[in-house]
Amino acid sequence: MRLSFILFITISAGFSGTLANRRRSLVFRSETNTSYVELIPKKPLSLKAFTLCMRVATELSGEREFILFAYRTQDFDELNVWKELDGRLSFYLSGDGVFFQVPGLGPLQTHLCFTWDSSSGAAALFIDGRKSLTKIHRKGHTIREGGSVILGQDPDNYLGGFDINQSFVGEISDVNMWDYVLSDTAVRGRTAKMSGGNVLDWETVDFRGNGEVVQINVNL
Ligand SMILES: *[C@@H]1O[C@H](CO)[C@@H](O)[C@H](O)[C@H]1NC(C)=O
Ligand SMILES: *[C@@H]1O[C@H](CO)[C@@H](O)[C@H](O)[C@H]1NC(C)=O
Ligand SMILES: [Ca+2]
Repeated sequence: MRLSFILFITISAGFSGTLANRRRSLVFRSETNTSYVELIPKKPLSLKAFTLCMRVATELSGEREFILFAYRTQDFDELNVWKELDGRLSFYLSGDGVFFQVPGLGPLQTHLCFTWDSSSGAAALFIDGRKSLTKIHRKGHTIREGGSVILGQDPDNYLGGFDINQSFVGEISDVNMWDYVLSDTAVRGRTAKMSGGNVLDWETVDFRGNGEVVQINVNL
């Protein structure tokens, strides 16, 4: 029998300054199929549009896919964000994905924002404030409420069915989500900010940690 090692560590000693000057950051130290963090949203993810931002650094490279964000209900992957085997960034809305051929992620922090609007199907990606081309994806679709948001693993079933070879390894912070598309100017302004999402607000969002994920506080 294999026992899974459950550890969610918070390291906050040795930091000074007010909370407002600190950024919480999550470190996934190694490849596992057990470590993940669940984020508790402020409102149900019944969405006809979104902006989803995050700051990511990873040393995973080469032909290694990994998941950046997963929102899954019992039966469907409602919104999954990936770095694909071939290096493209993508997101899937319960079915097909939309793919962006953009410069890869690396060990230096990259700020990402994905946007999608059901009324036009317009989908785009911003990397450190620079916007990709716009693609058209799932016009008329609605993301359904009732699921869980997790970082670190791809759930093939609700909060389970994880694959070590799809796990995220690295550091992730500033995960913010809105239920509308922010303007290009607003997204550019986000790159230095850590909080403010009306669905997920990184400054206040509650985490439920599982496995070996380290939460650190970074002085800004
Ligand atoms: C982890 O992977 C093993 C081997 O593939 C599998 O049996 C197990 O169910 C997985 N655990 C989770 C939590 O997905
Ligand atoms: C993960 O990848 C390694 C190396 O390619 C392979 O040996 C292993 O079987 C894979 N594990 C799973 C659960 O797919
Ligand atoms: Ca999977």
